[in-house]
Amino acid sequence: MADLSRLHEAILTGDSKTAIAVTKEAIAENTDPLELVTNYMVPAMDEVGRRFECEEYFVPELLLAARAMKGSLALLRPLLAAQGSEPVGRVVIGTVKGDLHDIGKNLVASMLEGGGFEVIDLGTDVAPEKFVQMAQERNANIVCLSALLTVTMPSMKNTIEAIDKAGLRDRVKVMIGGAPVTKQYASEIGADGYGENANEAVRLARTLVAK
Ligand code: B12
Repeated sequence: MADLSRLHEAILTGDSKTAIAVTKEAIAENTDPLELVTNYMVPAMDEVGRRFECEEYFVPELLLAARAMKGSLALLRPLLAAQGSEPVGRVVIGTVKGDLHDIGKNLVASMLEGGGFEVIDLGTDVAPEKFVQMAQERNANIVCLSALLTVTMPSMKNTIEAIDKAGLRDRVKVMIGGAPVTKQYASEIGADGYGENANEAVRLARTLVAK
Protein backbone atom coordinates (compact mmCIF):
# COMPACT_ATOMS: atom_id res chain seq x y z
CA MET A 1 0.00 0.00 0.00
CA ALA A 2 1.35 3.43 -0.91
CA ASP A 3 1.92 5.58 2.16
CA LEU A 4 -0.06 8.64 1.10
CA SER A 5 1.16 10.79 3.97
CA ARG A 6 4.50 10.72 2.08
CA LEU A 7 2.77 12.46 -0.84
CA HIS A 8 1.61 15.24 1.46
CA GLU A 9 5.08 15.52 2.98
CA ALA A 10 6.82 15.43 -0.42
CA ILE A 11 4.77 18.35 -1.75
CA LEU A 12 5.21 20.28 1.47
CA THR A 13 8.97 19.88 1.25
CA GLY A 14 9.17 20.31 -2.53
CA ASP A 15 10.46 16.79 -3.12
CA SER A 16 9.23 16.19 -6.70
CA LYS A 17 10.89 12.79 -7.04
CA THR A 18 9.07 11.31 -4.04
CA ALA A 19 5.80 13.05 -4.94
CA ILE A 20 5.88 11.47 -8.39
CA ALA A 21 6.95 8.05 -7.09
CA VAL A 22 4.16 7.89 -4.47
CA THR A 23 1.61 9.15 -7.02
CA LYS A 24 2.64 6.40 -9.46
CA GLU A 25 2.38 3.77 -6.70
CA ALA A 26 -1.08 5.03 -5.73
CA ILE A 27 -2.25 5.01 -9.36
CA ALA A 28 -0.99 1.43 -9.78
CA GLU A 29 -3.09 0.49 -6.73
CA ASN A 30 -6.16 2.15 -8.27
CA THR A 31 -6.43 4.79 -5.54
CA ASP A 32 -9.12 7.36 -6.34
CA PRO A 33 -7.22 10.28 -7.96
CA LEU A 34 -9.64 12.79 -6.48
CA GLU A 35 -8.85 11.46 -3.00
CA LEU A 36 -5.15 12.05 -3.65
CA VAL A 37 -5.79 15.61 -4.76
CA THR A 38 -8.32 16.64 -2.14
CA ASN A 39 -7.02 14.79 0.90
CA TYR A 40 -3.27 15.00 0.43
CA MET A 41 -2.11 17.39 -2.28
CA VAL A 42 -4.38 20.41 -1.81
CA PRO A 43 -3.93 20.38 1.99
CA ALA A 44 -0.15 20.27 1.42
CA MET A 45 -0.34 23.34 -0.84
CA ASP A 46 -2.66 25.05 1.67
CA GLU A 47 -0.01 24.47 4.32
CA VAL A 48 2.71 25.76 1.94
CA GLY A 49 0.63 28.92 1.50
CA ARG A 50 0.18 29.28 5.23
CA ARG A 51 3.92 28.90 5.88
CA PHE A 52 4.61 31.48 3.15
CA GLU A 53 2.23 33.96 4.74
CA CYS A 54 3.87 33.65 8.14
CA GLU A 55 7.33 33.83 6.57
CA GLU A 56 8.41 30.30 7.47
CA TYR A 57 8.65 29.67 3.71
CA PHE A 58 10.03 31.97 1.04
CA VAL A 59 9.87 32.00 -2.77
CA PRO A 60 12.33 29.08 -3.34
CA GLU A 61 10.25 26.76 -1.12
CA LEU A 62 7.08 27.88 -2.90
CA LEU A 63 8.59 27.15 -6.29
CA LEU A 64 9.80 23.69 -5.23
CA ALA A 65 6.42 22.81 -3.72
CA ALA A 66 4.64 24.08 -6.84
CA ARG A 67 6.94 21.94 -9.01
CA ALA A 68 6.23 18.83 -6.93
CA MET A 69 2.50 19.55 -7.08
CA LYS A 70 2.65 20.02 -10.85
CA GLY A 71 4.56 16.75 -11.32
CA SER A 72 1.93 14.75 -9.45
CA LEU A 73 -0.97 16.61 -11.02
CA ALA A 74 0.36 15.90 -14.51
CA LEU A 75 0.04 12.16 -13.76
CA LEU A 76 -3.43 12.53 -12.24
CA ARG A 77 -4.99 15.01 -14.65
CA PRO A 78 -5.94 12.44 -17.35
CA LEU A 79 -7.48 10.18 -14.69
CA LEU A 80 -9.46 13.06 -13.20
CA ALA A 81 -10.66 14.09 -16.64
CA ALA A 82 -11.73 10.50 -17.36
CA GLN A 83 -13.72 10.51 -14.10
CA GLY A 84 -15.46 13.62 -15.33
CA SER A 85 -14.92 15.35 -12.01
CA GLU A 86 -16.03 18.92 -12.42
CA PRO A 87 -13.48 21.64 -11.67
CA VAL A 88 -14.36 24.26 -9.03
CA GLY A 89 -14.18 26.81 -11.82
CA ARG A 90 -12.30 27.67 -15.00
CA VAL A 91 -9.54 30.26 -14.95
CA VAL A 92 -7.71 31.93 -17.82
CA ILE A 93 -4.42 33.35 -16.58
CA GLY A 94 -1.57 35.29 -18.14
CA THR A 95 1.01 38.02 -17.74
CA VAL A 96 -0.23 41.13 -19.49
CA LYS A 97 1.04 42.62 -22.73
CA GLY A 98 4.60 43.93 -22.66
CA ASP A 99 5.53 41.98 -19.53
CA LEU A 100 7.71 38.86 -19.54
CA HIS A 101 7.78 38.07 -15.81
CA ASP A 102 6.12 34.74 -15.13
CA ILE A 103 7.42 33.23 -11.88
CA GLY A 104 4.61 34.67 -9.74
CA LYS A 105 2.00 33.98 -12.39
CA ASN A 106 3.14 30.34 -12.60
CA LEU A 107 2.87 30.02 -8.84
CA VAL A 108 -0.63 31.44 -8.85
CA ALA A 109 -1.57 29.07 -11.70
CA SER A 110 -0.23 26.02 -9.82
CA MET A 111 -1.93 26.98 -6.59
CA LEU A 112 -5.24 27.51 -8.39
CA GLU A 113 -4.85 24.14 -10.05
CA GLY A 114 -4.08 22.62 -6.66
CA GLY A 115 -7.21 24.36 -5.37
CA GLY A 116 -9.34 22.43 -7.87
CA PHE A 117 -9.60 24.99 -10.67
CA GLU A 118 -9.06 24.19 -14.33
CA VAL A 119 -6.35 26.61 -15.41
CA ILE A 120 -5.69 27.77 -18.94
CA ASP A 121 -2.29 29.45 -18.87
CA LEU A 122 -1.71 31.84 -21.77
CA GLY A 123 1.92 32.58 -20.79
CA THR A 124 3.47 36.04 -20.89
CA ASP A 125 3.06 39.18 -23.02
CA VAL A 126 -0.60 38.38 -23.57
CA ALA A 127 -2.66 40.90 -25.57
CA PRO A 128 -6.11 41.94 -24.30
CA GLU A 129 -7.74 40.34 -27.36
CA LYS A 130 -6.14 37.00 -26.53
CA PHE A 131 -7.57 37.08 -22.99
CA VAL A 132 -10.99 37.88 -24.44
CA GLN A 133 -10.78 35.15 -27.09
CA MET A 134 -9.73 32.46 -24.62
CA ALA A 135 -12.20 33.50 -21.91
CA GLN A 136 -14.93 33.20 -24.54
CA GLU A 137 -13.70 29.95 -26.10
CA ARG A 138 -13.11 28.19 -22.80
CA ASN A 139 -16.12 29.64 -21.04
CA ALA A 140 -13.97 30.91 -18.17
CA ASN A 141 -15.42 32.11 -14.86
CA ILE A 142 -12.31 34.09 -13.96
CA VAL A 143 -9.55 35.91 -15.82
CA CYS A 144 -6.32 36.39 -13.82
CA LEU A 145 -3.95 39.14 -14.85
CA SER A 146 -0.37 39.42 -13.63
CA ALA A 147 1.98 42.42 -14.06
CA LEU A 148 5.42 43.06 -12.55
CA LEU A 149 6.25 46.33 -14.26
CA THR A 150 4.64 49.67 -13.50
CA VAL A 151 4.69 50.39 -17.25
CA THR A 152 2.61 47.29 -18.01
CA MET A 153 -0.04 47.91 -15.36
CA PRO A 154 -2.17 49.91 -17.85
CA SER A 155 -2.40 46.70 -19.91
CA MET A 156 -4.56 45.36 -17.07
CA LYS A 157 -6.97 48.24 -17.50
CA ASN A 158 -6.97 47.72 -21.29
CA THR A 159 -7.72 44.03 -20.82
CA ILE A 160 -10.67 44.73 -18.52
CA GLU A 161 -11.98 47.24 -21.04
CA ALA A 162 -11.65 44.67 -23.84
CA ILE A 163 -13.54 42.07 -21.75
CA ASP A 164 -16.22 44.67 -21.11
CA LYS A 165 -16.43 45.63 -24.79
CA ALA A 166 -16.81 41.97 -25.78
CA GLY A 167 -19.91 41.82 -23.55
CA LEU A 168 -18.36 39.25 -21.18
CA ARG A 169 -18.03 41.37 -18.06
CA ASP A 170 -21.22 40.13 -16.39
CA ARG A 171 -20.09 36.49 -16.46
CA VAL A 172 -16.30 36.78 -16.16
CA LYS A 173 -14.66 37.98 -12.94
CA VAL A 174 -11.24 39.62 -13.15
CA MET A 175 -8.52 39.17 -10.54
CA ILE A 176 -5.24 41.05 -10.69
CA GLY A 177 -1.88 40.79 -8.95
CA GLY A 178 1.86 41.30 -9.18
CA ALA A 179 4.43 43.18 -7.12
CA PRO A 180 3.54 46.77 -8.16
CA VAL A 181 -0.22 46.16 -8.14
CA THR A 182 -2.38 47.29 -5.21
CA LYS A 183 -5.91 46.78 -3.98
CA GLN A 184 -6.58 50.43 -4.70
CA TYR A 185 -5.42 50.03 -8.30
CA ALA A 186 -7.73 47.02 -8.64
CA SER A 187 -10.75 49.08 -7.66
CA GLU A 188 -9.60 52.03 -9.80
CA ILE A 189 -9.61 49.91 -12.95
CA GLY A 190 -12.77 47.97 -12.08
CA ALA A 191 -11.23 44.57 -11.31
CA ASP A 192 -13.21 42.23 -9.05
CA GLY A 193 -10.30 41.58 -6.74
CA TYR A 194 -6.60 41.78 -5.95
CA GLY A 195 -4.43 39.10 -4.37
CA GLU A 196 -1.09 39.81 -2.78
CA ASN A 197 0.17 36.25 -3.17
CA ALA A 198 -0.73 32.85 -4.62
CA ASN A 199 -2.51 31.74 -1.48
CA GLU A 200 -4.72 34.80 -1.44
CA ALA A 201 -5.36 34.24 -5.14
CA VAL A 202 -6.92 30.84 -4.38
CA ARG A 203 -9.02 32.25 -1.54
CA LEU A 204 -10.21 35.10 -3.71
CA ALA A 205 -10.98 32.84 -6.68
CA ARG A 206 -13.05 30.56 -4.44
CA THR A 207 -15.01 33.56 -3.17
CA LEU A 208 -15.56 34.92 -6.67
CA VAL A 209 -16.93 31.66 -8.11
CA ALA A 210 -19.23 31.27 -5.12
CA LYS A 211 -20.83 34.68 -5.80
C1 B12 B 1 13.04 37.69 -11.82
C2 B12 B 1 12.92 39.09 -12.37
C3 B12 B 1 13.10 39.27 -13.74
C4 B12 B 1 13.35 38.11 -14.70
C5 B12 B 1 11.99 37.46 -15.02
C6 B12 B 1 12.10 35.96 -15.18
C7 B12 B 1 10.75 35.34 -15.26
N1 B12 B 1 10.69 34.26 -16.01
O1 B12 B 1 9.77 35.78 -14.68
C8 B12 B 1 13.97 38.87 -15.92
C9 B12 B 1 15.46 38.87 -15.73
C10 B12 B 1 13.65 38.29 -17.28
C11 B12 B 1 13.45 40.28 -15.71
C12 B12 B 1 13.38 41.22 -16.72
C13 B12 B 1 13.03 42.55 -16.51
N2 B12 B 1 12.80 43.15 -15.31
CO1 B12 B 1 12.51 42.14 -13.69
N3 B12 B 1 12.49 41.41 -11.95
C14 B12 B 1 12.60 40.19 -11.52
C15 B12 B 1 12.51 40.20 -9.97
C16 B12 B 1 13.94 40.15 -9.44
C17 B12 B 1 11.73 39.09 -9.29
C18 B12 B 1 10.29 38.89 -9.79
C19 B12 B 1 9.77 37.59 -9.26
O2 B12 B 1 9.77 36.58 -9.95
N4 B12 B 1 9.36 37.58 -7.97
C20 B12 B 1 8.93 36.34 -7.28
C21 B12 B 1 7.45 36.09 -7.52
C22 B12 B 1 7.04 34.80 -6.79
O3 B12 B 1 6.72 37.15 -6.98
P1 B12 B 1 5.66 37.99 -7.83
O4 B12 B 1 5.99 37.92 -9.25
O5 B12 B 1 5.49 39.30 -7.18
O6 B12 B 1 4.30 37.16 -7.68
C23 B12 B 1 3.60 37.01 -6.46
C24 B12 B 1 2.56 38.10 -6.20
O7 B12 B 1 2.86 39.33 -6.80
C25 B12 B 1 1.26 37.51 -6.66
N5 B12 B 1 0.84 37.60 -8.05
C26 B12 B 1 1.56 37.67 -9.17
N6 B12 B 1 0.77 37.65 -10.24
C27 B12 B 1 -0.50 37.56 -9.80
C28 B12 B 1 -1.70 37.52 -10.49
C29 B12 B 1 -2.88 37.44 -9.77
C30 B12 B 1 -4.19 37.39 -10.49
C31 B12 B 1 -2.86 37.42 -8.35
C32 B12 B 1 -4.14 37.37 -7.59
C33 B12 B 1 -1.64 37.46 -7.66
C34 B12 B 1 -0.47 37.53 -8.40
O8 B12 B 1 1.42 36.15 -6.32
C35 B12 B 1 2.76 35.75 -6.62
C36 B12 B 1 3.14 34.60 -5.73
O9 B12 B 1 3.05 34.92 -4.38
C37 B12 B 1 11.82 41.58 -9.72
C38 B12 B 1 12.08 42.22 -8.35
C39 B12 B 1 10.92 42.05 -7.40
N7 B12 B 1 11.24 42.17 -6.15
O10 B12 B 1 9.77 41.88 -7.79
C40 B12 B 1 12.34 42.41 -10.90
C41 B12 B 1 11.52 43.59 -11.41
C42 B12 B 1 10.05 43.26 -11.44
N8 B12 B 1 12.01 43.74 -12.79
C43 B12 B 1 12.14 45.00 -13.14
C44 B12 B 1 12.57 45.44 -14.41
C45 B12 B 1 12.76 46.93 -14.60
C46 B12 B 1 12.84 44.52 -15.45
C47 B12 B 1 13.28 44.85 -16.87
C48 B12 B 1 12.59 46.06 -17.53
C49 B12 B 1 14.82 45.02 -16.81
C50 B12 B 1 15.45 45.50 -18.11
N9 B12 B 1 15.91 46.73 -18.05
O11 B12 B 1 15.48 44.78 -19.07
C51 B12 B 1 12.98 43.55 -17.62
C52 B12 B 1 11.55 43.57 -18.21
C53 B12 B 1 11.32 42.56 -19.25
C54 B12 B 1 9.86 42.55 -19.59
N10 B12 B 1 9.46 43.15 -20.69
O12 B12 B 1 9.07 42.03 -18.83
C55 B12 B 1 11.73 45.95 -12.01
C56 B12 B 1 10.36 46.59 -12.25
C57 B12 B 1 10.33 48.03 -11.79
C58 B12 B 1 8.96 48.58 -11.99
N11 B12 B 1 8.36 48.99 -10.89
O13 B12 B 1 8.44 48.65 -13.05
C59 B12 B 1 11.83 45.01 -10.77
C60 B12 B 1 10.88 45.40 -9.62
C61 B12 B 1 13.30 45.08 -10.28
C62 B12 B 1 13.68 46.47 -9.74
N12 B12 B 1 13.66 46.64 -8.44
O14 B12 B 1 13.98 47.35 -10.48
N13 B12 B 1 13.10 40.48 -14.42
